[in-house]
Amino acid sequence: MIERLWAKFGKSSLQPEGPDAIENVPEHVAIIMDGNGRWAKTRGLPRMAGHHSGMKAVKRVTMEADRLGIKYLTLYAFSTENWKRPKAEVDFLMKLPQQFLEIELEELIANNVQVRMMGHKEDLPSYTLSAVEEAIAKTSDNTGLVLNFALNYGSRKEMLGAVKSIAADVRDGRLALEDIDDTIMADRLLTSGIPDPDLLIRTSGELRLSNFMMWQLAYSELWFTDVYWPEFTETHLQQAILEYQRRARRYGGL
Ligand code: V07
Repeated sequence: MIERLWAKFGKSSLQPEGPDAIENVPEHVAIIMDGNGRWAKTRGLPRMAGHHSGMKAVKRVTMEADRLGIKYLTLYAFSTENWKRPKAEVDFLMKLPQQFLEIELEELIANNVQVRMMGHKEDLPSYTLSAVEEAIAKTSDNTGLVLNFALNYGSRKEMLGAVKSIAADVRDGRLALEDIDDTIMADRLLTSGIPDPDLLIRTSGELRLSNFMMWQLAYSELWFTDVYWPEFTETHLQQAILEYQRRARRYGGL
């Protein structure tokens, strides 16, 4: 592992940071991939070109996360609010999972990556859902990086689902009111079994959570960049992680 990180980060760039730079790799990184439309606009391209280019960034960042030893990478691909966009854009976006997987699934499998999805499956077109479910099934025995796509995901909807399920258990006598705690709640969220993100990255200069993992991000480090998602590279992920590690060292000193 250490050799792998030396090789990828480059010894010289790591050494000044000390051993912390190779220990203390965040286990779970979550990303709000913002700025695809704005990236396209600055180039006089249609928004769709930005989304397409954003897909390339997904590939780059997934491979880099794997190499760095990150265990879980959660990417906000489509929110419950995104249905309000123009129909042509929604239709285009709903074709991206299938397109992405047609191109990348083979290499993800070769790299032992597990594909997962977090979100509300009901409203997804059948071609979107079946492409994703096929990828999940084909990678379910893999033991490497968990690549978790938030697709038709919304944190309030997720928490309401958890609350309703807890309330039904209390009503039907399966659970006592006094026994409701953090663990009971966390177990009923879509991230059940996955540790909370250590680090949240949001691109494109917006400084909001936008209904993303509001329970799970309670103690996470937040890292923002003005870079548009299609321009996000391996180097930006490294920067975010080095900053995460710098913060961890500072708290360690207290
Ligand atoms: C989408 C590209 C990345 C920037 C953000 C918006 C556009 C990859 C996927 C995907 C989802 C599920 C899956 C495999 C790939 C995706 C949507 C949008 C809706 F199993 N990128 N990407 N899905 N964009």
